[in-house]
Amino acid sequence: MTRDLTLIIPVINEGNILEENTRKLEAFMDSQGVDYEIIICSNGSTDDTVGVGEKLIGDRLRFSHLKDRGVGLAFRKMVEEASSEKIISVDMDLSIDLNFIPEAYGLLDEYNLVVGSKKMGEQERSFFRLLASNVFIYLVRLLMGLDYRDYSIAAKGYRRSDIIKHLSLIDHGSSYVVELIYHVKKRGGEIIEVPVSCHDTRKSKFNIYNESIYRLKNLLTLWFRERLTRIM
Ligand SMILES: Nc1nc2c(ncn2[C@@H]2O[C@H](COP(=O)(O)OP(=O)(O)O)[C@@H](O)[C@H]2O)c(=O)[nH]1
Ligand SMILES: [Mg+2]
Repeated sequence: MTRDLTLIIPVINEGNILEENTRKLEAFMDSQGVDYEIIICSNGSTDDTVGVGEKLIGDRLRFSHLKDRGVGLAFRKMVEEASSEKIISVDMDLSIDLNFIPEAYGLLDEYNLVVGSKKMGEQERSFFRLLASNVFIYLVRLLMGLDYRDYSIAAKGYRRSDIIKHLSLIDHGSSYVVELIYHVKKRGGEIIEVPVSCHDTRKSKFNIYNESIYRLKNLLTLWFRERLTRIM
């Protein structure tokens, strides 16, 4: 069955909030009058996420799990499985304002990609997380010429037909956000950035140090590859 909107949520060790936040999200979506589905994909969870998630499976909700860790792998699987052209990514902690969902859903009629930007709205993030993301945003502008202000995985809206052809290039991690934005823009796609308020006070599931090194490495690879293709 095809739906009008697919919400995708990667999860790791979210057993304690999985059911409550999924119900919250479903209640919100039921009030929006949009024909939606939710796809949740866990990989590498070592708590009761899989058991809790499998019990949530229903008419509008799919849950799956992969053996290997990494949000990129979960993202690929969820996009492949999505039955809708419009796909919006959400984090399981629901730290972003849910009104982003109907807003992005409307904008995807006109735009190829919607960047929900936490920097432009309210945020409660630690000093180190802000510093790491600001340095990264600066480097993306410098190297790739993109001037968006949020490359985190949450609060992004995609059109499936635009990104499906790039899925094979996505690796295990979270760099796919920058890479997809870059490829969509390069092909002349229209991208809009909108502010999203964010209340995120819990500890990140990502290791800031490893994540920063990984993202920098991927950014430099993308930059290098693009320069090479221009020269050749
Ligand atoms: N499937 C999957 N999800 C992950 C992984 N790492 C983080 N996540 C999920 O990604 C989302 C964002 O994580 P979170 O810690 O809130 O990110 P932050 O607040 O931006 O630092 C949450 O739903 C996590 O459960 C992973 O390796 N695999
Ligand atoms: Mg979070």
